[in-house]
Amino acid sequence: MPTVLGLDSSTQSVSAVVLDTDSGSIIHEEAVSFGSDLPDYGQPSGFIPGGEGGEVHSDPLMWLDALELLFERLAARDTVDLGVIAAIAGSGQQHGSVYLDEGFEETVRNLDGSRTLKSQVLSHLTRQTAPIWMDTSTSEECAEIAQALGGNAEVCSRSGSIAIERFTGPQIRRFAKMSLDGWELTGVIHLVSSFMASMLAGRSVAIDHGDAAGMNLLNLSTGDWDETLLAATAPGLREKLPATRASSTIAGQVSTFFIERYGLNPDCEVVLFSGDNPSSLVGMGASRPGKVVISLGTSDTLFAAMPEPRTDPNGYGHVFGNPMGGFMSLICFLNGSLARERVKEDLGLEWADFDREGLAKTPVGNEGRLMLPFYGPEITPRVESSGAVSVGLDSAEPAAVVRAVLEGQFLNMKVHARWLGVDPETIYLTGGASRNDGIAQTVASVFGVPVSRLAVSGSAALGAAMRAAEASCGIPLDELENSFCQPETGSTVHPEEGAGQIYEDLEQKWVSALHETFQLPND
Ligand code: XUL
Repeated sequence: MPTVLGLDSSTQSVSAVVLDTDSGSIIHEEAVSFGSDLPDYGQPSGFIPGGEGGEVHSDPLMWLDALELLFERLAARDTVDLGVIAAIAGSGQQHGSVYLDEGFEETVRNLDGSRTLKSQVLSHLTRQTAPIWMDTSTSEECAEIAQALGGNAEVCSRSGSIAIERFTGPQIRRFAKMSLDGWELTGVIHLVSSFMASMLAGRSVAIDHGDAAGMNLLNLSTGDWDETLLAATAPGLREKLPATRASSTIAGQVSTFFIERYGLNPDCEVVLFSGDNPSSLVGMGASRPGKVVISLGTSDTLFAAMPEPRTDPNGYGHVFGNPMGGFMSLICFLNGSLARERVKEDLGLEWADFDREGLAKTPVGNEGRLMLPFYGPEITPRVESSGAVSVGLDSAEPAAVVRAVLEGQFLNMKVHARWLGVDPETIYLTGGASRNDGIAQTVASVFGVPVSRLAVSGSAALGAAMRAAEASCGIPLDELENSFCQPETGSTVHPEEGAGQIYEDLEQKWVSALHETFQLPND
């Protein structure tokens, strides 16, 4: 039975997981971090610091260097034999875009194993940097696209999301407006996922439906680029976009570059890469409807498989393609670890203190004290905040502040996930902060359902590896989920006694505070 490789090209690192599908075990996990492993790029958090006007860009050549370093490290491990890998798939941070000239296709088809990827791709970039999902510079372009379509409701019903700053379409429009020459020279625009997959497959590959839906350009009902959205975004855009295909599409065999340099097998197949959230859906064992996943990361996300595409009437949530077929919803909360870390730093606490000094010393519901935990601008709901707003909190009581930030974050998620119409039986929690028992307990009590945590650390890379195993090696999803997506023994926490009524009351109070403070449209 085959060995498969899953990659994840994320904001701060490129990582890999190698699975033995026979024994159902993880053979090895490896990561290259942009900050600590590639310090010369000066992008400690994975993007170029100091961007103005909301610009957040990364250097795509840094991603290529990281990919090579990752393979070097994998090749050097005694436990890993790259020659037996049967299939590779991957995931990428969503929405980010790479702009390349027409010559890219020829170069990527003939990658030279004696030179670095970076040295071969460099001259094909028509834009030196890649805007990533943290970029908020495109409000004007979003308004223009919405206006061209006759309103955001139309953009949303076609693409699954209203026009959103970080989505690729508005980013493309900004580039086409700002740099006429660069636009003229651009032959192909890739997402992070399809750019990295192109290197592996040695050809300019298609964009999968999962990640394509994060562009404000894909028509969800046809599964193809939407002519009206294309026209509203930039001239001649269709010719510059790769095709879009089902996520399970085999892009081809691995390129000779990786065979020559790292000893991959010429028969190893490359499956289209997808976005990190669609891949995580698979890695969390949640690609069939019924499970809700909350991922606590730089930004927090809440996602679930959907049988039918249903859109958020308030425009905060998104619909992406589910790599296993059908659709998934995703809601992104920018003030994730950012807010939790601010509280930790401000109060001089350690993570463990969140339990010991915070949650353990305060009652469920915090006696009505609450926080709107938006330390920076938030997209769900859309508020231009530059500091958390608290009601009844005294900064001299760190324990109450800790509880307030967490309860505020999870109430915000609960309120803004209602449009999904899903009543989960269990919430699956992942991401760095999910390891903290107190945090998991608070999620369980706020949502009123048990919370489980899976043994795996990187669900995006794992989901990619599972996709490779399913699409290329024909291993049934059930089998893969049984092996790799089991809750960690003893990790499930249940709602606290009496929490239901307390959080119903607190939610009302919290929502009133939100509306009074930010004058939001009714939701
Ligand atoms: C989702 C989003 C983020 C990135 C993070 O819409 O913007 O979750 O995918 O990598």
